[in-house]
Amino acid sequence: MTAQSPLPRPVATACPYCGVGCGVLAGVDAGGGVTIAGDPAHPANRGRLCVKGSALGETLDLEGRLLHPMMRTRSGSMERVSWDTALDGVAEGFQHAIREGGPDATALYLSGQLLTEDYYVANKLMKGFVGTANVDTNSRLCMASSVAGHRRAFGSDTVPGTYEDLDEADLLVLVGSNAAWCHPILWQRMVANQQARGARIVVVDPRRTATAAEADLVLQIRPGTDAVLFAGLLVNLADTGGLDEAWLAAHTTGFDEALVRAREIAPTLAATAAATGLPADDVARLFAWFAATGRAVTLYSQGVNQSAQGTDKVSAILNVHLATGRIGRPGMGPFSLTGQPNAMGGREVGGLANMLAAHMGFTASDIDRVRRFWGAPRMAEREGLKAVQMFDAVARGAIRALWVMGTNPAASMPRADHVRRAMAGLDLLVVSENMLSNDTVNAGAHILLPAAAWGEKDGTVTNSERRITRQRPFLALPGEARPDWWIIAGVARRLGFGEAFSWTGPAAVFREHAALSAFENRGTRDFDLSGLAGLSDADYEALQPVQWPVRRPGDRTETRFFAAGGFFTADRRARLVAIASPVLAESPDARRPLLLNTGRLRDQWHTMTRTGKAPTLGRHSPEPLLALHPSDAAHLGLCEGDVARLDTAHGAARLRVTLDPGQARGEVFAPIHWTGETAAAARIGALVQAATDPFSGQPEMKATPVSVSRVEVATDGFLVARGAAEAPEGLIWTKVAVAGGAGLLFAATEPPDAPALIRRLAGEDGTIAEVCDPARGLYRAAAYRGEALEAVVFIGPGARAAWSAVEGLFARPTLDPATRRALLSGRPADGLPDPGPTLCACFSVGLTAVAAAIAAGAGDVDAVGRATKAGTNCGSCRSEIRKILQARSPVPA
Ligand SMILES: Nc1nc2c(c(=O)[nH]1)N[C@H]1C(S)=C(S)[C@@H](COP(=O)(O)OP(=O)(O)OC[C@H]3O[C@@H](n4cnc5c(=O)[nH]c(N)nc54)[C@H](O)[C@@H]3O)O[C@H]1N2
Ligand SMILES: Nc1nc2c(c(=O)[nH]1)N[C@H]1C(S)=C(S)[C@@H](COP(=O)(O)OP(=O)(O)OC[C@H]3O[C@@H](n4cnc5c(=O)[nH]c(N)nc54)[C@H](O)[C@@H]3O)O[C@H]1N2
Ligand code: SF4
Ligand SMILES: [Mo]
Repeated sequence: MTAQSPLPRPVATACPYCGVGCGVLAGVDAGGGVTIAGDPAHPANRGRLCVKGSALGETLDLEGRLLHPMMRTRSGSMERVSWDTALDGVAEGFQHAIREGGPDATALYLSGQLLTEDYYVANKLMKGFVGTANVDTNSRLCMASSVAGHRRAFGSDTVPGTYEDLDEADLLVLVGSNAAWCHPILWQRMVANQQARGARIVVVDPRRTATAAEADLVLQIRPGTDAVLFAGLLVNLADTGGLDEAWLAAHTTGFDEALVRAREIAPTLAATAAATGLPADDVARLFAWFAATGRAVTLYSQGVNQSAQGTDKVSAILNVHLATGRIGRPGMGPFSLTGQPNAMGGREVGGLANMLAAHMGFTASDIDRVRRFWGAPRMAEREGLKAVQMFDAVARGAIRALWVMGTNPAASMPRADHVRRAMAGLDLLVVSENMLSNDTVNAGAHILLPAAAWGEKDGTVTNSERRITRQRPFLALPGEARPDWWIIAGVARRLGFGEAFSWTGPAAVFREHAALSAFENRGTRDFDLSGLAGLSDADYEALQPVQWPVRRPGDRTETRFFAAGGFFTADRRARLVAIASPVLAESPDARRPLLLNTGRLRDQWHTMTRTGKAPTLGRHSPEPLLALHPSDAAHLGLCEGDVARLDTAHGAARLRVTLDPGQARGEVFAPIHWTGETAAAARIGALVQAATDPFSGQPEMKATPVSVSRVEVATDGFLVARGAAEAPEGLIWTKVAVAGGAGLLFAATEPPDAPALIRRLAGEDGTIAEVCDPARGLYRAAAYRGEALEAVVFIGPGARAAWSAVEGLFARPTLDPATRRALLSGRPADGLPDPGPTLCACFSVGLTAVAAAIAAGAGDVDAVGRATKAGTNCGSCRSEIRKILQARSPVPA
């Protein structure tokens, strides 16, 4: 090997995806390519990354990026403008709305993907200077019920435990969490605990997920009834001597009322089983395990939070931990898994409309304290509108100017079509974005502001265990993109608040944020960064991952809360809460007999603005699929691969069908990731009801009544092209990232003019090879430029089955004659390598290879790994491999 010049050291930063908050080492190599690796020094991941983190390098190109400020002209087109013009436009529009309707006629809608510094500046501007608390965030759709549950019980929004508790617990109960897909690195720590220490894992979820595949006990619960299960557990603990009476007496109030109510809801084990739809034996097993295991952690996520009874579900979980004193000590406690990389940071600065700042609420003393700290001329005196109410106010015309930052409400809000229409009627819609086009931008934005993206951004994020990590830049700001905090401060200056928004960099913002957390705190508030308020710019630059509270400089001692009480209520006692009996917000009926559950897939992130660029991530589930139980499918006359139409009271979609025995009968599941940008008819948010939890305002996103019917399609097909792949009219299409090209999978109600299509894609000098069998409705064509594949169109029988083999060919610069001949057959037997759907994205191992290894005798996940390498790097696919082994072997693997 020849010696190379030493490369600059990689930059230590944090993954931009889930709330696990893994440390990433990102470097730019000699050729200008980006290298991504797990940071071995980061306590969250100790060097590991899941598939999404590993594929970050594939998501950083500038294709589709918003690079300049843009403004809508009178004729309706978007035109590039200077930063000055754009910021003047925002300030004038806000001033106009305030003149006409007061401060409450304006609003900000933020995101858990903003950095803490960005979030702090946005919150300060609105709540202290514009004078309205109409600042809400997509965390309303994500964490609001956890926040409300924590505050009811603890008097503060505190996550008491740490990730080490997951390594040290003997019982891990996951409620409404598909951690194998959504928090993969934490999940691997839990599975390692199961394997090394024999910890038991229980999964409570209406579906049998990849997470359930690894569990010791799976409770396939009736949707929305978790609170009954935990009320039943409280009753059972009370009746079997399972309470910690001394701890209860010393540190809590409300137990008696909570137990009385629990007895009404879940008087007996049999009643609990009946209400939750669970086998009594399984319920008994959970109760016995919980009673017998001191080191028990209950983890929960969107199956709990995104519910019309989300706060009560959280309270029911907190009640059992408080009643057993299992909180704040190693290996035990309730644990809310946060979704976004900075869900916690947003909560810390007060990004929610019902919080003020630094974990303070809208009490008179908090308002006064923050007013004095900020020197605020116009403090918001009461809570603002929560997301669903906020967009209703937009629809009513009560909010006239809205600024959306780092989130895509036209896709991700419930009743998303309604939200999209509402935004179209605004006097001013400002969107701070990384992307030039998305459903919110296209809802009628007047001003687009190009924001720095991951890799360019500079600041901090806080993960699920309260650990603050620096996100450091390793790429230059492209075009005229600017950090979000800089953009907001620019508008604040134009509104006349220059002095209070005059920071020179994120370190200065962070110091102020830390100082506010310390201001008149004296141990009365959980969130305390006093020890970081004096960081120099250099200290901030070098800041190592640190868990709060940080009360003194260098403080690293207190990592858990509440082992010895000390709650943040007036009497320092926790409150057990008497919860209500759960009822579904909307119930299935004859017209809409099924329940629509929505959520995430392993290899995509939200609206796919980043993960949708990565070919590696497109292979796991290229299309949005509707999962339903085989017997429901049979009843509806649907087979695997058919197209189904979904109708709720709020919207419609058309999705391919997949049969999944892991679905309960009567319940269907659809992924949330596809938008108007990436699919013809898969905007799932449009179908979701907007019923909200009465305490948290978080919408119910997991249970909307739906009808499902078959869509007659004339043909299936796909096209792949080197350049952009635009969909011809009339197709039910999905865009797929392809290495070396762009792909579209489709179904057609009218067969498209395929020969015309390939001719257009081939261009003037392309040569075309085609196969045509009109009797079978089959048409296949490939266009070449020299030896290089330029475009492929497949229509008719076998097209879908040929997809994975054909799209893989675009990665090759040229094709030899044998491969070209094989291509149009689409069949592996003719020499095409067909990996099948990808299971292991790290080593590109498809189902075909895994099935072959199992057939050849690989009996467990490790044996499959030895034979194929699948699952031996990031481990994200191990749960799915286990699921396949379970399905194929008579004895459970
Ligand atoms: N791959 C990937 N990972 C992600 C994300 C992503 O987009 N992609 N997003 C991140 C974000 S922001 C979030 S919030 C988290 C979400 O992480 P999760 O909450 O784990 O993900 P979801 O798929 O939304 O829902 C979890 C489960 O709740 C179940 N559920 C539905 N109704 C009920 C119910 O009534 N009771 C119970 N017990 N369970 C129910 C669903 O069947 C589903 O399996 O993931 C984060 N991680
Ligand atoms: N039906 C249903 N709906 C759901 C959910 C569900 O489970 N079911 N889950 C809900 C949950 S938990 C969540 S968290 C939301 C997520 O939903 P969204 O927040 O709407 O989804 P994202 O795709 O993450 O949107 C982020 C947008 O911000 C841009 N962006 C990224 N980083 C930055 C930045 O630093 N600055 C700026 N200015 N822009 C940036 C991206 O380009 C992208 O367009 O969806 C919610 N909606
Ligand atoms: S688990 Fe994966 S997505 Fe989540 S932070 Fe770690 S690498 Fe990123
Ligand atoms: Mo989320």
